Amino acid sequence: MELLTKKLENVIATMNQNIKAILAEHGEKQVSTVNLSQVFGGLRGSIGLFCDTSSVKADEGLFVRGQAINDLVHHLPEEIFYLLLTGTLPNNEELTELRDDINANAHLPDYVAQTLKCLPANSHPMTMFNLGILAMQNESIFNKKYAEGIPKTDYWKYALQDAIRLMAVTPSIAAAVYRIKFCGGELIPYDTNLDWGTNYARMLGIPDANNDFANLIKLYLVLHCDHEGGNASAYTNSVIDSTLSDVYYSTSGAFNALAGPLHGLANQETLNFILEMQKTVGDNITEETISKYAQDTLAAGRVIPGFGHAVLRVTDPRFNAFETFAKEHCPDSPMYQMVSKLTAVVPNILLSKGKVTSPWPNVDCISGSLIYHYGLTQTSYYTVFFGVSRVMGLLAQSILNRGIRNPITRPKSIDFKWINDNIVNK
Ligand code: HAX
Repeated sequence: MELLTKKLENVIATMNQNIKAILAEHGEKQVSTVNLSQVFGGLRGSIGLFCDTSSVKADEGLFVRGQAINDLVHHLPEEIFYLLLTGTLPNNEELTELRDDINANAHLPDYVAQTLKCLPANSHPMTMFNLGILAMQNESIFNKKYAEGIPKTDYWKYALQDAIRLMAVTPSIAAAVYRIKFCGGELIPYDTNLDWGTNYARMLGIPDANNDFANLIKLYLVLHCDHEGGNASAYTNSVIDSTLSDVYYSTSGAFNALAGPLHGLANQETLNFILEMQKTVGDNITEETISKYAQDTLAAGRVIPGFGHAVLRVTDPRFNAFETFAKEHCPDSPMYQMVSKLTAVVPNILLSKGKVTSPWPNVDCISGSLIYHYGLTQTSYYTVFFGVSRVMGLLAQSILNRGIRNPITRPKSIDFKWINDNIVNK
């Protein structure tokens, strides 16, 4: 990873110079205020974090290093990883080096497969995935070097070696989870002649004569690569990073947040919602029957998965990218047809309730239905796809945070006494 390390040396030096200069002149300037509603409202809208890998605009969606995500869908996922890390897409030489590094690091250790095989059969795939990553923590080069004593300015270089190993091996861990939980445990090895995303598709063992499934997975990996620094898993990642825990700890911890139903589990939930609806409504799937099912769901106090977003205020452009794929490759898929019908009626229903800030479909509304269409029907596995993609953004954020030596995170909390003394009774 010689070229990458050299490039990052410049990127990180420039970041540090910029931060130093900005803080020297503007360090005391205010970026945000926080009111009590925000304290009790998940800190929505308050600014308190720095993340340069990507940004999410409420009305335009995700931008990776300034480029709209839908303009990047024809690139390989590993090119996107490079972009997240360095701010530019790799040239041929840089891509070749990255692919060589990935190939050299993609092998799954036998002890990880054995660990996964020991788990109870009813373990959730996300539990298996996170444990597989955590089991590899003993390999951390950063951790070993830290114990030996290294200068702070070199932390990121050893973290980078861990990041490349973890990025490379993640599809192998994820595919092992699938093969062990659902396919009797026979693993398919990584093929160094294929790219990273195609490898993931192949190691799952889904029949794919014309490459459509592999292309869908590559699109999926690009679309989910990153989403700023404040979403629940990225924030978890950066809090763990800030303690100087290595990337095995921080990535595995971040994925415990991703496993929640309001975050990464939503793709599983959306598909289960569709399958349940099919069971309840039967073959009579019309906008009226869907509408009634959605109303009943809300009346039962449940959310309609796949709709709404904490930041976006439009249909997620990543939803649109998947829809374009569906229209091109599987327009008649019953699952895709169902998603189309849902998106025609649910936003108005949510709007009519008057409290949903953004009723539009998010990316999880459609991703699972396409994977289901191609024959991977075990919905409890779907969040693992999200994890394999998001590992790119998390690792890029971790390396840059090490490079700028982010201090340990420690915001202040307040109690009722503070609120009474400083606000209520003031
Ligand atoms: N169905 C029903 N009610 C919804 C809703 C939905 N899809 N989306 C929001 N609401 C409700 C909220 O539950 C909240 O109700 P209460 O005041 O009773 O608590 C109210 O509308 C206001 O919420 P909001 O401001 O619109 O949304 P939040 O920022 O609080 O939450 C969520 C954003 C994504 C968590 C929310 O829209 C939701 O629960 N959606 C369904 C689950 C989902 O699709 N999650 C995946 C999101 C994408 C993602 O991050 N993936 O990782």
